Amino acid sequence: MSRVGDPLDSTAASSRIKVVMLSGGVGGAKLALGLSRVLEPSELAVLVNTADDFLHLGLNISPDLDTVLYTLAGVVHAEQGWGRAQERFEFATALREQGGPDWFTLGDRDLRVHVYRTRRLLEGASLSQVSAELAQQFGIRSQLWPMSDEPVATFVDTEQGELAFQDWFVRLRCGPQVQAIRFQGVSAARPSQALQHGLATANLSAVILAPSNPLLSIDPILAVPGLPELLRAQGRPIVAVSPLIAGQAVKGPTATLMAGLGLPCDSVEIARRYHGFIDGLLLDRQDASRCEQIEALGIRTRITDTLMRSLEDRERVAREALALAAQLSTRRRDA
Ligand code: FO1
Repeated sequence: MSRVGDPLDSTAASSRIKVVMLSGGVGGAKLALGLSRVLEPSELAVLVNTADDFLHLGLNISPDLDTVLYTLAGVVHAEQGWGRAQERFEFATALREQGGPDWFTLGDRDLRVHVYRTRRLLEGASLSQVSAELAQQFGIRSQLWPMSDEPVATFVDTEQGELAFQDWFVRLRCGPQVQAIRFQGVSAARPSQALQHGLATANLSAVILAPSNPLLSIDPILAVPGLPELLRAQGRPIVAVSPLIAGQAVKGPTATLMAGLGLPCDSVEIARRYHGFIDGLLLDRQDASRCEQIEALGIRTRITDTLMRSLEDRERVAREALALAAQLSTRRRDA
């Protein structure tokens, strides 16, 4: 199996990077694919949430890294948005026959990635290194950066007590209402090796926040001490794509979660959450009436159809996010 060297040695690759995109799983992966197609793939680095990571059956599972990996490699299960297409489930079936635990399904081909990651981490490799190796094995020319090499784990406080993230999300299907969210280990985490080294040599023109869940996917990335400062210090426009369309999330528990936490489920709230970090927000056409309020916060807006069903949609949203960043760069130069 091929391995790349230490990511700290990949200066030539990281000097081509123009865009860093912060991502969770399914929604973020779609925009990453769009960006990798409208840019040169090697011009994109995807900075991925690792607070969904957990140990299952003794294996290190990194669901969001896997989803971005499979999506960029063109092997993702299209309807599900995670896991592999043309998967087989001999292992899962055998496990079920033996009494489980079978609430978290690992396909046979998917299993190979978790076994590889676990083995390399046990050998002492960092998650940055393993992610670079997997990207190379899958022929991906974009860079896959975990937010941190230290473990961070999301826990949710619910009406049924505290639950580990995957327990709540997958086993209980987001059923118990969430009262608070905690990122265990985050205060001791540092920005990953891949991010630190990649940014030091990148030729950045924009940072983009994918339309991922702000509370569960983007917040943990921005909670890594020093990470937001590192991104802002690049001096390039930071733009987010709103995950909400007319107060609804396209997929996943964003809307229910926000409502449960007493937050208005609206793109203005997304702008408020990212206020002080982003310069621009790309909104869906249906939310055009919110632009004035968002611009009053000092955040530049741009409108498009943000729903990403087809490949063309993904490319359009990618182009529009880049156009908003370019508008902001021009304004800075003119100022
Ligand atoms: N999501 C599910 O809803 N059910 C599963 O059985 C499941 C298995 C799974 C295995 C590997 C992997 O990388 C992801 C997997 N996911 C599964 C998706 C995933 O856990 C969630 O979508 C994310 O954590 C939320 O971003």
